Amino acid sequence: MTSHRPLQAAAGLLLSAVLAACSSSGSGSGTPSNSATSPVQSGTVATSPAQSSADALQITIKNFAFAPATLKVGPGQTVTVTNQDSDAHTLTAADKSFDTGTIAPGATATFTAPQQSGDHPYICTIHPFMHGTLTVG
Ligand SMILES: [Cu+2]
Repeated sequence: MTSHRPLQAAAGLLLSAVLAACSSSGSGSGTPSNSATSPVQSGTVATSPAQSSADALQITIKNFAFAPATLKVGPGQTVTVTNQDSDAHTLTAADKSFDTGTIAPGATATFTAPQQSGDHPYICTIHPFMHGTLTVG
């Protein structure tokens, strides 16, 4: 009878050792799963650059210049033009395939990029020395 108690105690020790191993491996796998969450988060972050690159289809007019002077867009994409000057401007394709019309100082306009791939030069019809290029590709 008394010989059973040491056995049970040994079994109990063994069980607690297994439990300890379990819990330590459990917290160990908890840490990798946390770091596994970060790739998912960075995957989400990788999606927002794609969205922000869509948002980045933006031309700013400042100091009588288009910035960027050359913008690459996809066919039919919408480009936002912000006029940060105190003068009105337009963004008008040389072939008139796109045109924002007059953009008042501080105002924003949009135009749709042509479907035809290639370089599409544009100017400001009010200030024809202002020019840029929309590259559709
Ligand atoms: Cu202008």
